[in-house]
Amino acid sequence: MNNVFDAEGLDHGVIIVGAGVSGIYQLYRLREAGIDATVIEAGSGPGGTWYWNRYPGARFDSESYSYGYSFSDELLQEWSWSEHFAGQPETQKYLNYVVDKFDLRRDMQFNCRVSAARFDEAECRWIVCLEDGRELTCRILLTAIGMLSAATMPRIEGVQDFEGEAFHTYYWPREPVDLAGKRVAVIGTGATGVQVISEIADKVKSLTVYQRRPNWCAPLHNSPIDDVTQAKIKASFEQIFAKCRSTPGGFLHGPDPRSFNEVSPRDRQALWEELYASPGFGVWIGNFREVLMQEGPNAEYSTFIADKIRKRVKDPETAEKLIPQDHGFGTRRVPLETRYYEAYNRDNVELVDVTETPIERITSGGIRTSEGERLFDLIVYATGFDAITGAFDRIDITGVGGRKLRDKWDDGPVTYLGLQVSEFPNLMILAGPQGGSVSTNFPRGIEEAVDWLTDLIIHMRDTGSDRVEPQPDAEHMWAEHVKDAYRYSLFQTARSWFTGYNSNVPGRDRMRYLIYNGGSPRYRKWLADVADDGYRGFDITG
Ligand code: NA7
Repeated sequence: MNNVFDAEGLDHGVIIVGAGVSGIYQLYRLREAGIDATVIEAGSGPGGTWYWNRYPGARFDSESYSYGYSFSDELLQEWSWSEHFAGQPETQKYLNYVVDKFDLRRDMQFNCRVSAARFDEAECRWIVCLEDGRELTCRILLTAIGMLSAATMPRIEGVQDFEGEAFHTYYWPREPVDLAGKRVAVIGTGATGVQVISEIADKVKSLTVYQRRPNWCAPLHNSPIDDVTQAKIKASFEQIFAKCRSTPGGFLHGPDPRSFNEVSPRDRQALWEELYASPGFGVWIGNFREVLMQEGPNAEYSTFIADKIRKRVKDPETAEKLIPQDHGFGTRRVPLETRYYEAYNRDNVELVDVTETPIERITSGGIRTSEGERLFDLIVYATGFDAITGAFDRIDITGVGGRKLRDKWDDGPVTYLGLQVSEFPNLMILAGPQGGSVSTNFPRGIEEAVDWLTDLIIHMRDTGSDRVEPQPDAEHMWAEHVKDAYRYSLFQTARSWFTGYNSNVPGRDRMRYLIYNGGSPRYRKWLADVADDGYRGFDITG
């Protein structure tokens, strides 16, 4: 039988776009299966998210040892994380270490950006166009382009006029930025803004934070990993990953098994105090399930957190501005922080609420609000991303009969299992909309998606099939299932990138069902059942 991935007219069996956490592991698995693959990466090195986001304070909110790859015992034993929640430089180093350990760099092409890709029906292959003018052909096009990789600048007049330094956090320069003695503005108070603000408050001359809608933040409680703990971690990876597999989010934290109503108010407070004092995401996802599903319990917990903020911020007026009014705790992504609220107790830090005094424009010297102009040396745009679908929209992807992915997803994405799209045969998606990895501790979800897709690719090779495409009915069923899962979560009550909103991108002012909220154990079962049932819902032909 001919190898469908090694045929005439193909430069590669598989082209993987992106050398981040997913692209690295996908290349490893295909190499192991003996399938020719190459990685195309826009950056000058591997790392994806952890290559680009070099802003001060960038770090994990997942426990480091729950975030690393699980596929190699040797790697797990060799690598020692220095902190419970490692910073970006260490993560970038780790991903480079993995790439070199498994000799993956030789199949990665850096400094190349994919501008377009079109499906060639006659040859059943993808033609991938690079910005440098090259065209490469492959049987399978596999996108590993990240869910938060299309950074968005605010739509504020004058952004180009500013004469000082200005960076979006995603594009923070590689060279060190000297902050000492500088007047700095930060626009945006999402997970990124919160990390930057906490980190730089005591390093700059003055810091002015432009906040539109506050988020509910909670302490990260990071600390170094000592030798005894390190040894314990290395002896218990089996349990660590088993725990991650058992929780809805793939984290080391899962919901409290008790029901909110069966626990007395006093005992609820006791649990909440414990969660607030504990490291990591337990404060968000280690709670009673009802807190993220029902308005009443959510309001009670939000009041508990609001009181914590009031205790930590000395100026009562500032404290009130930092307490969200438009959404309950945990219904948007909870930024984990280190002395974030205390930053506002410093004399050199000021909070500007742009709902009270809107930004009118960026000037050559600074920022002008309805109250007047302030001058800055540096403006930091922590204004987020065109999440999940934005990275796809930047590539002109054309499927069968000239169909554009952009157009197909205009009203909101549709996929089957978050992994494939009908009318786009042989396009496989990692970390795209409606898949299991986006709503989980990322590498945990990603390893499962990569393993599953690799098995599908091996199946195609072994059966001599050169084409795979989901059936429209299966896709429709999945879209409804994804939508349905939102009904059970309070996420749908808040505007955020979880629900597809972004005020800086035209058309992103309505709810889109981007994320699979059914939990990672259920998603895993879907994947297993579909494969066991002969890849139910996919047409595999050739
Ligand atoms: P987010 O969470 O989308 O936050 C972006 C922030 O920028 C948020 O506070 C926005 O306010 C603010 N923003 C955006 N545009 C404007 C304008 N025009 N004016 C004022 N403020 C603005 O992105 P992050 O980078 O912080 O985090 C992304 C994810 O990365 C995070 O969830 C982690 O998973 C890692 P808004 O809330 O829209 O009023």
